[in-house]
Amino acid sequence: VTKTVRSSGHGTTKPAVARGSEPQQDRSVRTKAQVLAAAAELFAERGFRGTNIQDVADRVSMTKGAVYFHFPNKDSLAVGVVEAHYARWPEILEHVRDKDMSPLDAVEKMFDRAALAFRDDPLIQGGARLQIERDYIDAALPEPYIGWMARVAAMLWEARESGELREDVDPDAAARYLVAAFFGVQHVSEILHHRADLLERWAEMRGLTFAALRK
Ligand code: LUB
Repeated sequence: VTKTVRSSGHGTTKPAVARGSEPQQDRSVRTKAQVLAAAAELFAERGFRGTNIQDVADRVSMTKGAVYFHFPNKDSLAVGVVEAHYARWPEILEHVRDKDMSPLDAVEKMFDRAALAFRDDPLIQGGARLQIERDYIDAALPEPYIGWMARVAAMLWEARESGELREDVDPDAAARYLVAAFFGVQHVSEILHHRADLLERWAEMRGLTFAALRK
């Protein structure tokens, strides 16, 4: 299957009459964000195949046509949610590291925040589920996990330099392992308990893993 990125359809067509006093462009941006938020919830709850455009329209009390104005099909809506997922991480991880925090402590805190986001944030949940279901989506999605791995690896190299990491630990291998294990932990928690136990399961993983990483 050849995957192509499709246009998300925003731009040129404008409603003839602007309602109210809000500038039409602002309203359009806000509407698109509402559609993405509703779609993220539905994709998180029901998956790609269990969701249709009508469900999304119903959830935001719009017509199907209003949704199609922003996203011409379900595949482009999925791409929109996955892109919004990746745009959300920098907001979640903002100011994660105080000035005097060590690199290894900062890595722990990044995943602490990720665990909260997986438990509470539909954009994170929906994007993660769509990435698992990427073979059903007829569009190119961003390559998953590599951004996280690179970010964690950079911090682990720093931890190695500052003597915080055990000397026999390869920072790149540890970063790959941390991201893969964390993703597995949140997935199992989702399947078994709708992520209600995610913070406890993450705390267990954190205890075991960081005991093995720290000098
Ligand atoms: C992150 C997801 C979900 C990894 O980086 C990514 O691609 C991610 C996509 O499935 O969370 C978080 C460790």
